[in-house]
Amino acid sequence: MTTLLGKLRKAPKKEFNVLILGLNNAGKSTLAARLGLETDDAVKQVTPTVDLTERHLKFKKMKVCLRDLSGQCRMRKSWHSFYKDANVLIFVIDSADASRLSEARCELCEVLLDERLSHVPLLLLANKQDAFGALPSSMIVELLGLNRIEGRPWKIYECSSLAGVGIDNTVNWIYERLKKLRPASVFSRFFTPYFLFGPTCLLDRRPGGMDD
Ligand SMILES: Nc1nc2c(ncn2[C@@H]2O[C@H](COP(=O)(O)OP(=O)(O)OP(=O)(O)O)[C@@H](O)[C@H]2O)c(=O)[nH]1
Ligand SMILES: [Mg+2]
Repeated sequence: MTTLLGKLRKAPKKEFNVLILGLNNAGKSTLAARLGLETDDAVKQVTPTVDLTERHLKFKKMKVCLRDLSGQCRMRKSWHSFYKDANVLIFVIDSADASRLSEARCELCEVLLDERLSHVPLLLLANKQDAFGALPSSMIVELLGLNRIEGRPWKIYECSSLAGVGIDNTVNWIYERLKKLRPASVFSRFFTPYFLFGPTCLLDRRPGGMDD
């Protein structure tokens, strides 16, 4: 007979969803291929996404589903179907294509206005830093009005998904955000100060919200 403890130990680990959005050609699939530790050749051969591509990965023992959606105009209308399950959001920007920054800004605004994503941590990636004329992240913050984002943790990193530069930051950021969403283990759930000392113990106050 399986014991309760045995059942709890065998409970499948939760899989977290990482949603990757951005205009077409921003470099989302190249990033997803990098995060999936694909070979340099495979990363260079990425083609425009049709609908979406899902990759099931493990980030430092955490199960993660990367959802890389197509950024083509007509596909952006169906991005919202993936909002409900998203645990973190990555928005990729082509830093070398200043002519499309206002389009990126409009799409990002639409995304951030959606209630279902209102508390989802946001990572902006100023991608293609290796390309000629790439704008630094400080300028992208300015041009996209990112300092006006309120009510959610957000961060911007510069990267080159093609060259594999700045990807470690992205992995660490995803990991740190998801770590906070991990359900408490059976032992930590029971052996809290609340359990040991009762409901009035100050030590049982858990920090609220996420920092940046
Ligand atoms: N120079 C440079 N090119 C990049 C970088 N990341 C992606 N690219 C190139 O940009 C083009 C588009 O990359 P994708 O990853 O397919 O872009 P996407 O955002 O997935 O595009 P859709 O699937 O159409 O939405 C490809 O030719 C990539 O090789 C980068 O960091 N630097
Ligand atoms: Mg793609």
